[in-house]
Amino acid sequence: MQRVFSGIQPTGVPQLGNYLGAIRNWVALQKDHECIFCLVDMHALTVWRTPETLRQDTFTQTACLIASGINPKSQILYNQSAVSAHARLGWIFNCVVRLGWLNRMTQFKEKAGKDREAHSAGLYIYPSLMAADIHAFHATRVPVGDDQRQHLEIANDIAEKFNHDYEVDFFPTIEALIPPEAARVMSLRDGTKKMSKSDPSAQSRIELTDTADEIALKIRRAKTDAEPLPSEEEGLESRPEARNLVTIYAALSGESMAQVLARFGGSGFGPFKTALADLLVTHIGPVGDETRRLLQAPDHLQAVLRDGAERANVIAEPIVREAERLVGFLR
Ligand code: AQP
Repeated sequence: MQRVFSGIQPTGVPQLGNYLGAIRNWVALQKDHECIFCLVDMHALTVWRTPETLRQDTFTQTACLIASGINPKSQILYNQSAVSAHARLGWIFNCVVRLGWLNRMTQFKEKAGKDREAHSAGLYIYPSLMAADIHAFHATRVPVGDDQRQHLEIANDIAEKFNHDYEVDFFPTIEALIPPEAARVMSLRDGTKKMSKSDPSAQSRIELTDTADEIALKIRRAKTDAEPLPSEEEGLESRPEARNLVTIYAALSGESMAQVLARFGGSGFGPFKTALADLLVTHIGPVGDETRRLLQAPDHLQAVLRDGAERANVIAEPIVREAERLVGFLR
C-alpha cells in the first residue's frame, strides 16, 4: 500500500480551495492508502501570529478535517511540532538545498511581496521543511492543490541531491496528486488571485464553517462581469471570475464545465449564483455543523492529535535517525 502524506497550515479556517484542492482528495485516498495528515503548525509560524491564534486555529482545523471525513483512527492526524523528526530532517535539508533553488520559489515571492527583507528566514526555507515533512515518512504520494506543484518539485530535487551526495538510494521520488478539476480555486473578489485563508477580505473566500446565510451573501456579492454566462467553455476566456464560479459549480456537482454551461449559459448570473449557493450549502453546511460540535470538546481533539503524533513518531523516528547516521551525526 502506498504511503500518502499531506499537510495544511493552521492559519485560519479552511477555505473552499483547501477543500476542493486538497481535503476532499485526502478523504477519498483513505480508502486504499496509508495516510498521514498533518497540521503544519511550524509552517504557520513562518508568518507572525499570536500564540492564542495558532492554538485556536489548530483546534479549528483539526475539527474541520474530522468533520470533512478524515478518520483519525484508521489514518494518522497530528500536529507537526509534536514530532521532532520534522525539525531535524528539515535542518539537514536546509544544508542540502541550494539558495538558487529557493530564490526561484514563486510562493515566497508572492507572500513576501516587495518587502522581502522584513520576512522571516522561516518563510524563505519553507520548501526544505516541507520536503522534510514528506521524506521523514518515505511517503511517495502527496495530494495537494496546484499552488504546491513547485514545492513538490524542489522536494524531489532535495531528495535526489541527498541521495547523490551521500551515495545512497534512501529517499524515494514523490508523486504529486493534483485534482483534475478545481486544483486552483480563485478569490471571489479577484479571479486572478488564488482563494486563501489569510486574504484580508473574508468576502474573498468561503470558509468551511460559514453558515448558509453567509455562503449565500458571499456568492451574491462575488465579483462577476456584465455579460451573461456563455454556452460554451471558450466563452469563459478572459473572464476569470465567471470561469472560477463555473469551475466551483462543476467540481461540487460532479458535472463537466460543458454540462454546467449547457444548463446556465445565456442567462445572467442571478439564477446561477442562487444554484451555486444552494450547492455549496449542501456540501459545506454539514461540515460546519459538525465542526462546531467537535469544537465543544477541545480535550478530545487534543487527545486525537497526541495519539496521532505518537503513531507518526513510530514511523518517522527510524527514518530520520538513519538520515542522521548517513550524514555522520554521532548518537
Ligand atoms: N485556492 C486554492 N485552490 C486549490 N487548492 C488550494 N490549496 C490552498 N489554496 C487553494 C491547497 O490546500 C492545501 C493546504 O494549503 P496550506 O494551508 O498548506 O497552504 P496554502 O496553499 O498557502 O493555503 P492558503 O489557504 O492560501 O493558506 P495561507 O493563506 O495561510 O497561505 C494545499 O494542498 C494547497 O495546495
